[in-house]
Amino acid sequence: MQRVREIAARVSNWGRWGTDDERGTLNFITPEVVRRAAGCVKRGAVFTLGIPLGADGPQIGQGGRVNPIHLMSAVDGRLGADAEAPRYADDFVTMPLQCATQWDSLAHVFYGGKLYNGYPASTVTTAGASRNSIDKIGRGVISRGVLLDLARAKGVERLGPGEVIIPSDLDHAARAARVEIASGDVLLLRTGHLGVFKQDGNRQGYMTAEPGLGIDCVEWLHAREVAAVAADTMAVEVLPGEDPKVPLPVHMLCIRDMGLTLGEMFDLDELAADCAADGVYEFLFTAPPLKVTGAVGSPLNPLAVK
Ligand code: UVW
Repeated sequence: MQRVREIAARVSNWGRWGTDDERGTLNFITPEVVRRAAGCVKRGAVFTLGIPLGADGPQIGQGGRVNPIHLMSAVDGRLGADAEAPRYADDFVTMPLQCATQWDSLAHVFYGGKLYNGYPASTVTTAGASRNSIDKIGRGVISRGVLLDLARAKGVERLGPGEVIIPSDLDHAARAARVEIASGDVLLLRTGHLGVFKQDGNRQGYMTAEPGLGIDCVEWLHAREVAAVAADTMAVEVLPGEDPKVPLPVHMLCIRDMGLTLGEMFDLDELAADCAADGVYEFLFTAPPLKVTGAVGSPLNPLAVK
């Protein structure tokens, strides 16, 4: 953890937006940033970035994470006695909030007994998180989105499992996209790894090893005042990790020290194909979480609008 603690000292945003802050780097999304993001809408083309929430999702039961179970509680609800009277259908879903396309809240990971902004780890209990829970970002995440298509920029279909993304890869993909990263941007990282599940149907391969951010990217994100980062993988960061003794260092530094919201299992393929076709890698991005009180994550259907 020595390296993590050294980097943490350089990237910490604790106190930057006040001692009560629970939004972290989403504070970079000012009204001016939102206004400029709205200006990215030129064609009215809308892209859904959420994977389907269904029983055939990517989960393999690891860590108790299963795919959504959807049940009907009414299929012929009667609003009147006669045969032609109106009817209704109702349903419910049971699911881990982390099982598909999601935001991690700032209470999702922590170390040293502290959450983002110094809140004690004891604020997360079986009743939920009383600090940094996902409902605290209920206004959502709406900003300029920038797609960094790391796979296309490298000329490959997919980065490989365990392939470490380094800062020069991010620079290279941003140059290929002809985009200058600005304060308040949401970065969408496409590795192509979702294809392991989506095209190959290999859940085990998708969930157990993946390409992703290496620890050196944390300071790159900090310096550019990025508001949030999402990827087409289940952890954003590389797995297996660079140091087997330090689990999820990018999560720890981004979420706990920087207050940077991470998004996982985004489907970026259709958007990426469009960006490659028209050469435009910036768009209005919106992904409001469900305001589940005290939750440490939320499923999403993020949208990109070009
Ligand atoms: C953990 O597995 C702790 O994190 P995530 O689901 O965010 O990858």
